[in-house]
Amino acid sequence: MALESNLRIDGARLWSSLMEMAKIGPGVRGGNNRQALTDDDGEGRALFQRWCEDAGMTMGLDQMGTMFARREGADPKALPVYVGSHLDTQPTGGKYDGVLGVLGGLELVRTLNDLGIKTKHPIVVVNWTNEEGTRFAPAMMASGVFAGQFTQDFAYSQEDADGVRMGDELERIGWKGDEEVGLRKMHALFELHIEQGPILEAEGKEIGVVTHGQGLKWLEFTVTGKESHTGSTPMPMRKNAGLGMARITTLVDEIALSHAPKAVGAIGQCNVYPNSRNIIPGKVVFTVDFRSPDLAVLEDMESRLREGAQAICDTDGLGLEIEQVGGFDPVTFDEGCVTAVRSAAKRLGYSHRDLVSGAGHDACWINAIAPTAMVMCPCVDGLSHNEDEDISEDWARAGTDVLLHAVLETAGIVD
Ligand code: HGY
Ligand code: MN
Ligand code: MN
Repeated sequence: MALESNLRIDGARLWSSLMEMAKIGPGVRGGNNRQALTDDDGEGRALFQRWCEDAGMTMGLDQMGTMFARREGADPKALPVYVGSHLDTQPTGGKYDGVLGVLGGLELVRTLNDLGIKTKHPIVVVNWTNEEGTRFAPAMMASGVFAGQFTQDFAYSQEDADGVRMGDELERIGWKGDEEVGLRKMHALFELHIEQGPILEAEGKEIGVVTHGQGLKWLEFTVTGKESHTGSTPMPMRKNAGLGMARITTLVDEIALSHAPKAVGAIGQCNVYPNSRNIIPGKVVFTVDFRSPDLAVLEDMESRLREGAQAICDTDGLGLEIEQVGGFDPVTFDEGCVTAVRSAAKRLGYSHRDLVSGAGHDACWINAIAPTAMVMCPCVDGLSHNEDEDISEDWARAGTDVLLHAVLETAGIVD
């Protein structure tokens, strides 16, 4: 059976599933706060499992809690084609970041069931544990363990702000599987995701054909000074860790702008100790997030920041420790999979353009071990990691139609 342009998913059913999932772990302004390994994450997983089983799939669960829902193919020995993303969200997250990729994969299977389409290769829909890395660093944690980028013990030992261990939380919510992580072999993997940037909407394009992903560095800074009275300590005598952080924050901005437009940098997480209104901060711990599609730029930013931060702390009499707590090199996705995405968009008549992903995704790690590509749809004002994140039903449908065609082209249809 040839791939016809009228082969499409059920956009209304997809949208209804997205809205259903969004009810779990609601935020305070219409978005979501369904952080990794919370009870809300557990509830979202249970709903996803129910839907997958209703669609005739069998669920696998590995020791990092990643969920693999399998639809059999005509050739059970053929390596499966994987689709999926993540159901965990940021604390002030949107309803679509990650979720569209998981439920888009489910909708793809529901559509194949409706039409009685059999594929040669099995299809597996994945929910990767802890993609966001907001509660437990680093981001893309489970896919990183799966791709051999860090050990399972390291992942289990990571603690949240309250000192709770990732491995213990996985156990507590009851989603730690028996399957050894990383044994599964993949024919290919496709991840559908919202762009989380402004380009597609600004250019009026419905589909992003993701050719590359920019690289990332997360550097955790610990700046130490001396706690003392904010009122009675003369200015020249202060060792103000908060001032050190402020100067380093400005340096992060200067370095990123010096490589514009091929670099970005910011500090998203910061903890001040003892965080009392009338005590000069004795310690500040914060994470710098540097990104660029160019590895040499990433490395230049890191070395200039390390040097500059040391000079700031030497001048201000402050202690400094820097630890890399996350990162991956820029990614070039698989040419064959990217072509499958592009020809799917063409066949379906969706406007499209090549795109470099600004955000990190599980696909960025999996690309190291299997042919991988991504499909992106626009989001309103390019906004994400904000409860106002929004997409249209048409954009969700277009992205999932393209995912369906790219997967069918790769998995093969058996007449
Ligand atoms: O940080 C990222 O790029 C992803 O949203 N976790
Ligand atoms: Mn995401
Ligand atoms: Mn995200």
